[in-house]
Amino acid sequence: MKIDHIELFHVKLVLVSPFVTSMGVELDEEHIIVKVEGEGLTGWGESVAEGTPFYSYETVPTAWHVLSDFLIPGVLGKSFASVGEAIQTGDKVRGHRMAKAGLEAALWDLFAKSENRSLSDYLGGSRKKVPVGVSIGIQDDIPTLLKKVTGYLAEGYQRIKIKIAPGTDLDLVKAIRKEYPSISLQVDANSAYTLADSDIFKAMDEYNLILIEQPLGYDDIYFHSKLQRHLKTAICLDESIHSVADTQAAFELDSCRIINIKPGRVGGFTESKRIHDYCLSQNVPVWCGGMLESGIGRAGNVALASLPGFTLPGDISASKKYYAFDIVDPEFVINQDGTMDVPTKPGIGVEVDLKNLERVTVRKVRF
Ligand code: OSB
Ligand code: MG
Repeated sequence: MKIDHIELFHVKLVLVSPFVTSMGVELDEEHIIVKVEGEGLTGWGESVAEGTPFYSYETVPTAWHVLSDFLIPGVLGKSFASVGEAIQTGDKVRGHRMAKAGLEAALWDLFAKSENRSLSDYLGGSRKKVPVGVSIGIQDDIPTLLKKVTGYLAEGYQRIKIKIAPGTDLDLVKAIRKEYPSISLQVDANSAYTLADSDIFKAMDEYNLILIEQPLGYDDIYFHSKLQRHLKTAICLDESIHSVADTQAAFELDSCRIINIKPGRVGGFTESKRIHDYCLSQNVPVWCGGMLESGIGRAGNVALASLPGFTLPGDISASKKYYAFDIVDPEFVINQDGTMDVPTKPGIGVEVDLKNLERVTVRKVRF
């Protein structure tokens, strides 16, 4: 496959409602859409670096720089036999995994299309439908949260994840459990706590949570092991896991018992698959996290979640949960049984709506 052209689109998508977490308030989501053209075909990917360096150190400008000045020059105008061969050209670049993952995703789509296979099939997925959940931001008050939970359950979502932050944590869990004693429920702290807060998490042990996501430092593995040993509930790491090596370290220290795999955070589908395969070999369940993607990134996440080890529902919600309109056609919808269909057409399996892409693009460049 010869890579003829690459185009970057800096997009800004306005959220249907503010997304509040321990990291702050998000009103819109800025990402980079990557378009790769080769041999008459077009591949699409999404880099989930955000407008702010609050979840990860990467931002749209850092990813734009690393893509433009290092990653794209490595592949442009060259021919490759596989995605693996193409992304090797970026191996010298340390970190900047969201930048790498955006380009890699577009290459996966392009190569899958060149073989007329769906991305799911090309990645080694087997499931036709994937179980999905929903991630609910911090609300103004508990009645508002309960109303949101009720609404999403009515739409079919198989599990509820709520964001927590110091001062708004255990009370939320108690309130939901009072109303819904047996739904699948989990919490995400986005690194807002320290070991001094251990009692809060010990108290959560009474509420039958599926997992507690990233309670401690965003790069920490060691202190999570000190917390996990006092809990019955599984800790799930998100921010701290960037590679299969991090995953091994976390299991050896018993820092977590579940992993949230986000392709952007780990540098793409190739590393995601390695983590998935390792977790499967260790009987550790994984699930696909989300970064408020547009339909382009969502399509990749759905395909990844069709791999056999993704047994827990992903943060993969319907397009309309996030945005008034999506930039793919058809947009993603949830089935009443809380699953999402895995696209079966070649590549990501959905068409990019070029008009809508134009509407959300604030800057673009063609190489
Ligand atoms: O921690 O999982 C997270 C969104 C942006 C950044 C970090 C996270 C999230 C979510 C939303 O929880 C997941 C989604 O529905 O896309
Ligand atoms: Mg998280």
